Amino acid sequence: MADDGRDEQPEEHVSGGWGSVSGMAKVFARERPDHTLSTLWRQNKARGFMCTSCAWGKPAHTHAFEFCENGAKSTIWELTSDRCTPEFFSAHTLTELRTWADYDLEMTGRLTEPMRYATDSDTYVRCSWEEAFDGIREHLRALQAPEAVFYASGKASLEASYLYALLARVYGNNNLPDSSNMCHETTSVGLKKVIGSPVGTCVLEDFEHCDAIFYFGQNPGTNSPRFLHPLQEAVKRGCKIITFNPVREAGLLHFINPQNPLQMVTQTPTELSHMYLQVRPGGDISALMGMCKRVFHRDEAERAAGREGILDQAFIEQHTAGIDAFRQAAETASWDAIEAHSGLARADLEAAADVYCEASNVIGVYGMGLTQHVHGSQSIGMLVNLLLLRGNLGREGAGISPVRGHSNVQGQRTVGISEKPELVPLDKLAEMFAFDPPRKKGRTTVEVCEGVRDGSVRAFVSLGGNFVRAIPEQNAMENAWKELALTVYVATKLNRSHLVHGKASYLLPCLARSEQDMQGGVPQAVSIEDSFSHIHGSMGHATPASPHLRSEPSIVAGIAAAVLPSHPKRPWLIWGADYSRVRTLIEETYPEMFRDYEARMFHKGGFYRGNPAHERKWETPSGKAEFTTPTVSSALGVGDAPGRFHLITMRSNDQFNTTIYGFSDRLRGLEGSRAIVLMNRQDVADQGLEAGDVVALASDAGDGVEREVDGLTVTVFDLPRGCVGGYYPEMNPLVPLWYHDQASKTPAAKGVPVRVRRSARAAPLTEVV
Ligand SMILES: Nc1nc2c(c(=O)[nH]1)N[C@H]1C(S)=C(S)[C@@H](COP(=O)(O)OP(=O)(O)OC[C@H]3O[C@@H](n4cnc5c(=O)[nH]c(N)nc54)[C@H](O)[C@@H]3O)O[C@H]1N2
Ligand SMILES: Nc1nc2c(c(=O)[nH]1)N[C@H]1C(S)=C(S)[C@@H](COP(=O)(O)OP(=O)(O)OC[C@H]3O[C@@H](n4cnc5c(=O)[nH]c(N)nc54)[C@H](O)[C@@H]3O)O[C@H]1N2
Ligand SMILES: [Mo]
Repeated sequence: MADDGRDEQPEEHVSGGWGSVSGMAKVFARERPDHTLSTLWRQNKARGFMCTSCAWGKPAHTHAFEFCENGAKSTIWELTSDRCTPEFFSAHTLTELRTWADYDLEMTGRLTEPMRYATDSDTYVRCSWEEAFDGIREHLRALQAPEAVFYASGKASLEASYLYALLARVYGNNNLPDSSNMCHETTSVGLKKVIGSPVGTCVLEDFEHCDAIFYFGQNPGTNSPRFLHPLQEAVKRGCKIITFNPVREAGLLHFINPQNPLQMVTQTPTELSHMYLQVRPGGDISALMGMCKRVFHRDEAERAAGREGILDQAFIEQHTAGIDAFRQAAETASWDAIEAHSGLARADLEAAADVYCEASNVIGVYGMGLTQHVHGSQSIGMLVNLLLLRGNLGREGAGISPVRGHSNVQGQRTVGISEKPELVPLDKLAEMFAFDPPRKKGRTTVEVCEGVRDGSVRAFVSLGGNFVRAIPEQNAMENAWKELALTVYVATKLNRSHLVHGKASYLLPCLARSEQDMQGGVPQAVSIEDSFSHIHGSMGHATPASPHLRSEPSIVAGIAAAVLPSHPKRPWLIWGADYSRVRTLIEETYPEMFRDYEARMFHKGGFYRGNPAHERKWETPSGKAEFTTPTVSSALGVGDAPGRFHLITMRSNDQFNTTIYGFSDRLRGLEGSRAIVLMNRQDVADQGLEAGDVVALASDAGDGVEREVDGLTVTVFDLPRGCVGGYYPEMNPLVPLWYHDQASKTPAAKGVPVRVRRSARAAPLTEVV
């Protein structure tokens, strides 16, 4: 054990390898899916279907099996042979089902028929599609337009999303929050502010040409396992990966490529990270400041010695603004403060900066470890500062690469799902569809929650997702939700949100992406956009889970046709039955990005919709890429205090967001339970605790609100001191609604202020409900 109380993990786990194969096999054995092998064969390939798990790029030259452990799990999960039927619902009241764990709810299998909430029996009862659409019409027509919200989780296709956004706007509002509001909204706002692009500038091929990758708060082993292949290739070429993460994630340490028979047999992993720096939560701003300080210092020293400097002066002059103020901030920042906030040693930060200075092409990668903080936008600004110093943006092998979450979350924004009207060509929509689009800003996820609480939101329509389980302040929000007049959930499987319903509620079962979608006897394709702004066609081939299912585009069209006044320019039902017509509309709305959409979407590797920042065109007010000077030294919203811990909410390898596949967090060596709290050994001792004790986490946000999650088993883990780890979504009751990124309102789920207290319970919970 090191002096700082950090523990070596019992065994360093390897990502990929046989573990990933057995991870898939377990889920396979349990779900007994039909058609799985032929379906997996088609995953992420042209004319096949695009993975429903993460948004990682889909290469033009595919492997025999172009999917990973978690992509396979996600497909197997969709194709389960279990069914959640009307008979199931008649046997269980919603009051009873609310006591079930997330895992047990989803294990009931695929939803098979549309259901309506019946107050007298407190159950969901079977209803026809027409009955559902009529009921939705009755309620939505009774409301004022701003009172309804149209949420989308980032999975629905471009076609479904385009129609959904149009539905909300013709209804009369921009209340179109999506899962991105809890995820990469910090990127949409923070990155846009500094480089004029709300999405990453890299394409997949850039990873073949970089010499160094600065890797912040993203966990590829669990969340984007196909990324491990380009990372492994890069390392083999001599590229250096410098990782910043409080947690030693196996996926960033060692990798055995399951597609490489030799490596599988010899079990010799590739070591991925050249340096692994266990930054404190929110400490990235200071870590980056330390590195920039070193870069400036070296530049001066080189030039003083009569040599060429380190900075890319030509780039800085032509393409950037604001370097003087930033240089001054870096020069005056003290190493003591940098070390204290980052939790990292000056020598390590200088060594990392030296790798940066010596690399010709650098990519900055990041995920939720940067975005889910109160000053997350400033962390992104700092990463961009580092890249700008040597012109590492907008050229081959260099750039910034936020790793997106849901498989089409980036694409939903591209085709109009946004609460920000300025991002949508409203005049064009007005002309195409003969209506007066609402110009007032809509609600973000946090603003939806505020509106449900204060009664200004009356109806919540949800295209996928598990909203109340994913949002902050879960307990208080669940109570508020019961006051809604209407909830509508379009879903594949039962989850907690469906049990937290309004006075009227409809549960509408939809086709999954891997299933065949026939409309009028014609098989339909949909499309999605990946993290690298490439658009891919997707066709499902599996037999639908039930003959009563409808596709997402047709459900959205059905709701729109029922609720909205009819107009010849808005033939919803025709669109919902022929998605090529929707693609024609998308192309007409966004002609530059979607040119020859129908012809190009099945190109191998998809088609690139373009990104001005990739061409060094900066769509910022100054027309330049902006250096920004942070106003804080840490991204945490609530600083240190005696007894206070900063909680990181984490994903295990056995979940996709709120969908829990099982209880094995294999890559972290944690098995069997999610009702745990991870702590540094020294912190455990200082709290007078021992491993295995049962504790509660209580809110320490200083706002006087009682928030608690009880029944957690203390588990010693290699974490920096002063922070604890717990699983998302079980920890969500602890996140205050007001605790979010200052620029984008993304909930700050990675630095939640808590205290640890002994539990009143004698035994740990089996699982937290
Ligand atoms: N299997 C699987 N795949 C998924 C998902 C899933 O749940 N399961 N979710 C999907 C979605 S929607 C998303 S958005 C992505 C999420 O993918 P990621 O962006 O990887 O998100 P997380 O796993 O929440 O957190 C990422 C990492 O941030 C680290 N971290 C925490 N705090 C800090 C900090 O202050 N600084 C730094 N530098 N690091 C920090 C954590 O230790 C963790 O390793 O994955 C997508 N893919
Ligand atoms: N504390 C904490 N909170 C977080 C996070 C965190 O790291 N920590 N992460 C945040 C992030 S990054 C995100 S993206 C959100 C996720 O928030 P959401 O996107 O709302 O949640 P998911 O868990 O992805 O939604 C799962 C449900 O989607 C439905 N579903 C699955 N496939 C389909 C489909 O094809 N069509 C339809 N219609 N429904 C489908 C199923 O019913 C399933 O139960 O959570 C956020 N909340
Ligand atoms: Mo996400």
